[in-house]
Amino acid sequence: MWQAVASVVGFLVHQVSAHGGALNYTVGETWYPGYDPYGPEDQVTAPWTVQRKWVTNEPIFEANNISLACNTPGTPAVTSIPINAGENITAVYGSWVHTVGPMVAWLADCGGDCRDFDTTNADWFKIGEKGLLWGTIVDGMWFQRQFGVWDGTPSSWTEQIPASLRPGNYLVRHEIISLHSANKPQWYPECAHLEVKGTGTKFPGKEFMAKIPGVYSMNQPEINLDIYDPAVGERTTYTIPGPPVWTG
Ligand SMILES: [Cu+2]
Repeated sequence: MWQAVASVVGFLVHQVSAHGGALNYTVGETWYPGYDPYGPEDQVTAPWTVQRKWVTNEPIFEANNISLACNTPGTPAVTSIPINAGENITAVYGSWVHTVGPMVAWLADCGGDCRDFDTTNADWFKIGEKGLLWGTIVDGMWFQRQFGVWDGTPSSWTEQIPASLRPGNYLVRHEIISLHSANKPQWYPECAHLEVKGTGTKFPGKEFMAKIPGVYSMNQPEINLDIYDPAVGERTTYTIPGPPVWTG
C-alpha cells in the first residue's frame, strides 16, 4: 500500500510542473509501480522496481541526446514485469497536459539479463504507435490529446505485446513526443524491464529496427516543425517517423 501512496504524491508533483512520464504499469489487474523521480532515493534498490531510473520529468530537447533511450540516468531496474506474448501492457501517466505529437511504444531484446544491458547496443522495434486521429495537426485529435483526460485522473496508454514474439527479457520503452513548441520538440521516454513468456518463435527483421538516439533528427519535417505555421498546422496527415510497427 505504501507504494500506492508514493505514486499519489509523485502524481501531485507532476501536475504542478506540467510535464510528466510513465509512472506505473498494469498488466491485466496487476499494478507495477514505476520509479517516481520525486520519490525516495531507496526506490532504486527496492525489490519491486521494474522501471529504469529517471530523475526529472522535464523533457529532453535534443534528438541525439544519449538519454533519449531510457531517460536520465536510465540505470537498470531491479526486477521485471512478467507478461505473456499477446497480452496488453498499459503505461499509466499522471494527468497528461500536452496535446500535439506522436506516442511510440518500443521493445528491445536484452539478450540476457536486462540488469546488465546497455541501451547503446539496443536494437529497438516498435510494437505500437499513436498519432493524429482526425482533424488538423495544430488542433485536431491526437491520441496524445485524447489520452490527457483533464479531470485529474491518470492517463492510460495500452499496447499489445505481439503474440508470436519469442520469449525473453526485453526493455519496453514508452515515448511521448510533444510538438507544441515551434521547432523545439520535446521527448518524454521511460523504460521498464519485461520478462516475456509464451510459445512464440518470431523476432522482427532489420527493417523494423532503429537505434535510439539515431532514429530522430532535426532534419526530419515530422520532428522539426512549427505547428502554428498554417502550411504545416492545417495539414490533416502526420507520418510518425521511424521504422514500421512490428505486429508479429
Ligand atoms: Cu511539459
